[in-house]
Amino acid sequence: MSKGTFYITTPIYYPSDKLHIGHAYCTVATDAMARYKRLCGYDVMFLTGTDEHGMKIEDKARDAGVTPKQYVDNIVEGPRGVKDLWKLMNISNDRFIRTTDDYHVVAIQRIFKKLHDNGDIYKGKYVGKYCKPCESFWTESQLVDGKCPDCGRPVIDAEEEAYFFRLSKYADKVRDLLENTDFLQPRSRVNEMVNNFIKPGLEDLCVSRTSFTWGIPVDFDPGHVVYVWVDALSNYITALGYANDKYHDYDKYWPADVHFVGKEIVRFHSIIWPAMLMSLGLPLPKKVYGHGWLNFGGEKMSKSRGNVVDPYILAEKFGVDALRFFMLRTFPFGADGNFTNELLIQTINTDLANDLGNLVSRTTAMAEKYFGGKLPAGGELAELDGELKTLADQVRENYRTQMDAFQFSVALNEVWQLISRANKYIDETMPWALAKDEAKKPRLLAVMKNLCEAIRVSAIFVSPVMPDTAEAIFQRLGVPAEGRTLEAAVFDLETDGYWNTATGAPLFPRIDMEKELAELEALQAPARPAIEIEPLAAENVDFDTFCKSDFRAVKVKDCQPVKKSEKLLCFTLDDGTGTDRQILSGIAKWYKPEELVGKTLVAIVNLPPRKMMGLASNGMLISAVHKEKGEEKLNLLMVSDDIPAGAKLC
Ligand code: ME8
Repeated sequence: MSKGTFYITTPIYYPSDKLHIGHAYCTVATDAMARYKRLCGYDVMFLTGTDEHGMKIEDKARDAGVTPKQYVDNIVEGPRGVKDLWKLMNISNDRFIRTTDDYHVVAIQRIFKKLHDNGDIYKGKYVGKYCKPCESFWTESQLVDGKCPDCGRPVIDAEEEAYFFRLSKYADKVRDLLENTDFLQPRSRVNEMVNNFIKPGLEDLCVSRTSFTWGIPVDFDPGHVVYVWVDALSNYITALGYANDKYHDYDKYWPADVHFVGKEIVRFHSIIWPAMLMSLGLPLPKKVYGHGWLNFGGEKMSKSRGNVVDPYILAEKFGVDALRFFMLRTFPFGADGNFTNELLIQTINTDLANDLGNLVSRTTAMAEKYFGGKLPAGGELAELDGELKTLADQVRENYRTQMDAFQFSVALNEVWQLISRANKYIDETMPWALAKDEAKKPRLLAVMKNLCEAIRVSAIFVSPVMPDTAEAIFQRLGVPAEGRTLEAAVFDLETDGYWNTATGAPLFPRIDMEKELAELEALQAPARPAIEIEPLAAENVDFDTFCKSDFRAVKVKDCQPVKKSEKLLCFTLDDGTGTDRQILSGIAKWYKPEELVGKTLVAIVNLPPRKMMGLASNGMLISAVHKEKGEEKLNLLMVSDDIPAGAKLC
């Protein structure tokens, strides 16, 4: 019988052409929670989707030479797109919403009208900056050095007609919700919201724009499109059928039990979203949980930083379950976590290959060897077995408490207590020794059944996080459907005619850390352009200063390596004055001294003299530098030998 409903959501994702493991984090966590609640017996609705409107998408589509709809279709539905990634990660969402879906568009127009009709949306002026040549509005913070971020030209003060939502009206109610209820978790996020956003004063929110068109049109005022966050947040109710006829589950599932969201979008979910719902007169979601970020090298994984980790590469190498497990086992859900390949491999080797994998392999191998895989009723129990059961019962209790509080890493830690204890139980009971003595067969039977039971119970607990692994384990032990539910996850010392085990390949083969790390690093290295050149100087040098630099053609009379230096060459140069000039240059890596004698080079000759390795250097030779496939390259500037020594370059 159903325990009732449980409605859980992920944020709806921006269609990104490079989804990374950080994106998958939230969806994997939501999936594990949805599976857990199903296991508990709830009627679950798990929603995810894509957030497809806005100026950014419009711009990207224009750059790609396609319509915005074609652009988003390709990323959402196309190969290696959003839906593909969720398939790869074994995500069990019940519904997928796209904000370009017709029913959602209609519903947003109705929601906007309702907010307008009840007086919470009014027309005003959006004051910002305007770039005339680009015909674009910008906010102060979008400008780059005070100029248009697109073309770099100066901007002017400008106003755009816009609709505003009376967010300020709901400030007190929202503050009360945050401070005096469990609405927002973890609790630390409450202070962030109140101190950073509510205390300084909530301003009314601009909720329509006229400066771009890729959005949901305000039907009663053409030219305006609905602000993307109003459009996006409403997905949580439109996907259930609110203000549309496509679905009819609103009454059944709303209010949501929890919205899982990344910490940077907690603000929208815990301030704007409740205020919108209050204005619409709708119940509020029961909880918003703001999880942390997966960082890579200390920074948030993001495409613009070039530090993304490709889930396809990792899933192919280590398997999807291992990846899901790693994310949820290693990092406490509310905090940030630093993703490293070492940590991933170490976790797989320790927790999965050594602990869980070994337990299953050893147990099934012994069951096969001593009983042909069939464990009959009976057996002789001992005190130690009671200890194992007591621990299993405790773990079950703690596991449920922690999962109910969304603490995946702590819940899994509990399960691993049981798995470790079961491994120790093998060492303590020594089935191989019992097997030598026919009289000890009943004891051996009980030991084997207890091990199978510990594995069965653990497999139930890990099934929300590693569904395929749990399934494989159930199959190897011959556990029927009724033995796979959370209700059945009670350790039983008297199992009867239940076990029909099979051996198989290791569930998690051990990974050769060094070899895999090298391979991963090569695969994950950000694709470098073949040729890299330094960006142009940001600062101008004034003309008079530049004219003071004296560049001359110089002829190489002699060139020698500098003793004890791997870098330096010492040049004797004819600079046209009749007196030899000595210049030292750090180019030994690229040139042999003898190949330069007789060449005509360019030097700046009015730098102050410098000493290097005890030798004087009077000027600097000019060379061109760039990088090729990450490696530094240098070419001395050589000019025609027809140019006399001392000729001035200007
Ligand atoms: O914010 N670690 O979409 P989005 C952990 N469309 N989580 C990460 C992450 C990382 N390195 N990078 C991204 C949006 N995320 C809006 C949501 S909801 C009405 C609208 C998480 O594609 C991020 O925190 O930028 C967010 O929860 C989710 O991925 C989608 O991010």
